[in-house]
Amino acid sequence: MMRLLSMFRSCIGRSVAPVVILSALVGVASIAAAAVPESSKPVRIILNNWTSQIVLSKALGEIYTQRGYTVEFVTLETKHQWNHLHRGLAHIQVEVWEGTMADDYERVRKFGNIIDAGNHSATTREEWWYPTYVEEVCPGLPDWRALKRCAQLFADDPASKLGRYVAGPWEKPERARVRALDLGFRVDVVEKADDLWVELKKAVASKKPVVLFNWSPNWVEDRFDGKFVEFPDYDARCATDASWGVNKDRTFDCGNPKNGWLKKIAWKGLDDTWPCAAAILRDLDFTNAMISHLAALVDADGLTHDQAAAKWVAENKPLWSKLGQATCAG
Ligand code: TMO
Repeated sequence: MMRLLSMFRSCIGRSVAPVVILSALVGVASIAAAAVPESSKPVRIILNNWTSQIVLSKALGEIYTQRGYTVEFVTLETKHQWNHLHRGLAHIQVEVWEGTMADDYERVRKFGNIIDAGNHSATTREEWWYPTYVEEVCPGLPDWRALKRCAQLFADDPASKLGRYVAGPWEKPERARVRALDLGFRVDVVEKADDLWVELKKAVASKKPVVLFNWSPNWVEDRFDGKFVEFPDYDARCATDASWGVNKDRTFDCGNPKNGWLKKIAWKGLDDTWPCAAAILRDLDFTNAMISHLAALVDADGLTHDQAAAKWVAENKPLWSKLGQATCAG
């Protein structure tokens, strides 16, 4: 009984009177479902700079708020999030993508201050991408060797022989790959995801060749016809062993993973400070379809991040009210 009691207490908050805990134990189960938070300190959720990540973060924030937590959002570029998580200045990142973040994640995890809160069901891909009409002028796509032959078609300056690749602001060794595969492209890095869509829409409107960074799940696949470039298949040795792959003298002569993971990462103190919130995060699970739909609500249909998150939370209560059940309800 004492063990049960203390388990209960750690789940529904130290300030709850024993009599309330007892009544919960004898059958007033709704107390546990309402789950008073363990610590009243704010749970700090990281916002990055692409739509689905922001909407998922806001949705989780709303779930926590409805469970009685105080939530704060911290806007950080992916490259700055690691230090914040490591030091406990921020606590949660709901969308860590293998293709752009695996290296940093592995590096920081070795210090022992961040934890893996599990994968979403969604599998991910982040890669060079083009609208299908480009194949009419560059036969052989999506094979990367075709792209290399056609590089000049993608030049924005007629005097240039180099194609222009529009890259996202995430830490990818894009230039190393261009060198290793001798692609004949210049890498133009934009500041935020929205800048990519401006480039995409502009090119599509005039049916100009364009190749840009894109990913899946994302809204683009819902609204545009296009494909990822097929580079040599990803292999972990590609990044570390120059002798591996088509270029025997350079690393990064391969594409990104095609069935990449999508992880939730947290500061290691999450479990002790807010065990129920930690359990909710572990159970949080989005599929490819859920993520591309949420992104399209904003990027194609014009909702704000907050509106899209509120809509999802309102429409999916049966789903999210079960999150963390085993821990939160004793
Ligand atoms: C990290 N991202 C999904 C934008 O590639």
